[in-house]
Amino acid sequence: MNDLFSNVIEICAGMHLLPSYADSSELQQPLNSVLAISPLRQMVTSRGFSMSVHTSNCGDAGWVSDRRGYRYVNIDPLTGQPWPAMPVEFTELAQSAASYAGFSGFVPDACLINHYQPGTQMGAHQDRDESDFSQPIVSVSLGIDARFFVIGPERRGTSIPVDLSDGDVVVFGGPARKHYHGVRKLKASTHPRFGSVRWNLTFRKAL
Ligand code: MD3
Ligand code: FE
Repeated sequence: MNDLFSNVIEICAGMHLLPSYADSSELQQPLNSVLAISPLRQMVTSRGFSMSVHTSNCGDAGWVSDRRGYRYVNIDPLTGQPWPAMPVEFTELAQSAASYAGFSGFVPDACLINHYQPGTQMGAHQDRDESDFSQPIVSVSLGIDARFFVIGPERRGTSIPVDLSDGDVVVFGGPARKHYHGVRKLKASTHPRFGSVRWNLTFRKAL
């Protein structure tokens, strides 16, 4: 987090990019502590396909997918225990980024952790399993670069590419909150601390 930060790029209405807003070196240890409790796993879609992205969660609620569909749950189905608490470093980062983009009072109760290796991608989708769409989603990218894309309220159409690097934060609110979006197939590269991996943390008000 940077108190002198003043660089906000509005990619489209409601979508604010805060380049290098997060100091990823301060998030690495909290991330490892979370994953020691709720390890990464590959979820299965309702159609039975394994997702190439590995995921976990922290906070009061965690996003899960299985043959029954997508939803938020309080108990990690892998461990049978509650998800690990959201680290204060995570909560403070998400809150300050959200208020920077005009969403004061954002209190995330879920953080979805996505782990990408080279060759991994995420197809176009909407995030619509949360209860209150007036609340934004805050995305934090760590590790190697990825090309993110945002389309709009319909699945089809022209996409806007956005290259996301280590420390970049994006706040999606207002009209952008329900936009279709995804991540292009990750190119191989190496980050000095994270290795050949990209992490994405998405902070949500799920419940
Ligand atoms: C736009 N994750 O976890 S973050 C996801 O990089 C997801 O792991 C991607 O899409 C990733 O659902 C992209 C950016 C993002 C997250 C949520 C959004 C963009 C969004 C919700 C609405 C609109
Ligand atoms: Fe998404």
